[in-house]
Amino acid sequence: MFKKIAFLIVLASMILTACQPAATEAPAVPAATDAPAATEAPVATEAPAKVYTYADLTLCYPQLGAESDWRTANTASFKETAEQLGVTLVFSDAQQKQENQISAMRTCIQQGVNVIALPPVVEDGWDAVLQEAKDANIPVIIVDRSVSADKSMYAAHIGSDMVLEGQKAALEMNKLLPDGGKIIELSGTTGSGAAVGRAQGFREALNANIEIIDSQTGNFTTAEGKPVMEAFLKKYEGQIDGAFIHNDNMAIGAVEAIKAAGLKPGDIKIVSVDGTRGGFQLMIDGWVQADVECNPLLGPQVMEMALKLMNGEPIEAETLTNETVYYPDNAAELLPTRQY
Ligand code: GZL
Ligand code: ZN
Repeated sequence: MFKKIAFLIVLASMILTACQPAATEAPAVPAATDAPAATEAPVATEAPAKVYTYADLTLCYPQLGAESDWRTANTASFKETAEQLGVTLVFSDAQQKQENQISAMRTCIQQGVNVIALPPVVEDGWDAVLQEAKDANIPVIIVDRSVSADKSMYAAHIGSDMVLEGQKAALEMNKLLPDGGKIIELSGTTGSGAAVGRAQGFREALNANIEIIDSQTGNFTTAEGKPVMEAFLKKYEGQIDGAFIHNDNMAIGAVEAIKAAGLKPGDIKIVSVDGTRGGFQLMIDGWVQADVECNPLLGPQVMEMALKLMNGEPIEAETLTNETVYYPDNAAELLPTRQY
């Protein structure tokens, strides 16, 4: 009997399980997709090099001086642009002395600035300090006037073509003295790229019937330009038909001397350089007959160049500013628009 019951139990359980749907096969684990085999380490991607912004830039600007309105505007351009962009500007004023500019550069090199922008007071004497900057891996941008050092000693130059400025001035003098005449030259700082270039360009383009009877530096300042003109007026009384003056501040001083000598506007034909408000006023008052533009507002371009150098991007080796010539006929209209 017991056997019969056990048999029935087994049979029942067999029937019950048979009604159950077959336990479905656990789904097969899908074949692994081709994930990297454990032996292949994921490729480490290079972290992108940090891209520096203006806030990372410390720019050294050992300004040469404060001798002229042009220079004041140049300084303002650098200080205002640095403020706007968040650039740390290490600024100093060398009172037109090269040794002061060099020691300011050495301080910046010690400080470890990112870039030095140098507005050189004169062309020569920079090789040693440029080498020191190079050895410290601090690139140098030459600003405004040029240097005689080899181009390999600095990253780039941005400024005026001073020779072209001189040539433009000569073409104006040729128009003012079509029948020729005798002129004097009041030149800028001796040995400066501006004075050397302007004097050279002027002489290249001056008509043969115009004679430069004398030339002397007024060091780009009103205070030094006035006595030089006083001396010329005494030495060449009545002989001076024209004057080529290398900047408006010296022209202001020269006109004070011309007035004191009892001469009238236009008695001496004057061609000046810079195009500052002071120069425009001299044209409005009839003392100056042409003013060759020289643009000091280089801050934005220099800071853009400096940031590119920080980020290892290429920059133009030479950037020359586009400049024009201003005349009395629209000087009054333009004066309110002048930024310097
Ligand atoms: C020229 C600049 C000269 C200006 C002067 O680019 O170096 O120096 O013509 C300034 O006014 O003093
Ligand atoms: Zn210029």
